Amino acid sequence: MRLRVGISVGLSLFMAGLGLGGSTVATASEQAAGSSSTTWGVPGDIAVPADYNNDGRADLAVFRPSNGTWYVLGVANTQFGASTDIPVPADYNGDGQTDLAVFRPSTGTWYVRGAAPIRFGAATDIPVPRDYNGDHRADIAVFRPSNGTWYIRGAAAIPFGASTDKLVPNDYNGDHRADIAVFRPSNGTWYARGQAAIQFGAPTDVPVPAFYFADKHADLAVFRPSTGTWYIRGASSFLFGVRGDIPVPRDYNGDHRSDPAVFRPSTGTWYIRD
Ligand SMILES: [Ca+2]
Ligand SMILES: [Ca+2]
Ligand SMILES: [Ca+2]
Ligand SMILES: [Ca+2]
Repeated sequence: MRLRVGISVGLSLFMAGLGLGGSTVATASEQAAGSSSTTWGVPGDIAVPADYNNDGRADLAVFRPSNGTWYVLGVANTQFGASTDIPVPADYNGDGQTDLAVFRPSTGTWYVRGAAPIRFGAATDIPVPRDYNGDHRADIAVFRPSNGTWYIRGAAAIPFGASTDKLVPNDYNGDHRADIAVFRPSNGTWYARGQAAIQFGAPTDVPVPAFYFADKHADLAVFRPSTGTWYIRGASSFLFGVRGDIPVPRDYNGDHRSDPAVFRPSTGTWYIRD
């Protein structure tokens, strides 16, 4: 099944298709950028793009709370989880393939497909699985807003951040280990543990750190819902998406760079910028 539809449609056409007003003018470079759209999902679905079939490309995927089913484009549907679960797909066993997984807040239990359930965390915790120790396996981890503490399974608890911070763990220094990090909306500042704080973004921005360039470290980036603008540190800003869209940057085409993308919950449509 082909993933890319209308790949060469210019951004101006794309923006027009979104029903944006005439005040939006795409620059020549924006028009040169291709984008594609694919409908995969329905309202109420949670976007969970990741590489589920180990081909090096992120797959369009949604978790449907109403029936606890995962729908991955090109892969068989799989029922795994319950309606109140939080999907936490990641590669927990280090085979390169993303594992279906959910965190059940009511019992603080992690269910990773093919593995025994693990109790770790409390009901109000926010799951933040990443590979924090660099062994190529995602580590079960939670952030507890009430005390601003990170709990990584098998490691000591680490106080870092405040309850109102947005969690942005990623590998910012290129050592192949995810760094504990937060984006503080009040001052638009990024704090990565052991690294200098960096102001980048505004209070209402959605942080979207990812590997946008062909280097080894995650880039600071934000999506501004009010204008549908992406700001990637060290690059020019560009328009892509509208208010209400969920930014889902991933490497969809397998070139080892994250591609800006949004999932539109109202229509279940994905827009990927190449
Ligand atoms: Ca894939
Ligand atoms: Ca690990
Ligand atoms: Ca790191
Ligand atoms: Ca890519």
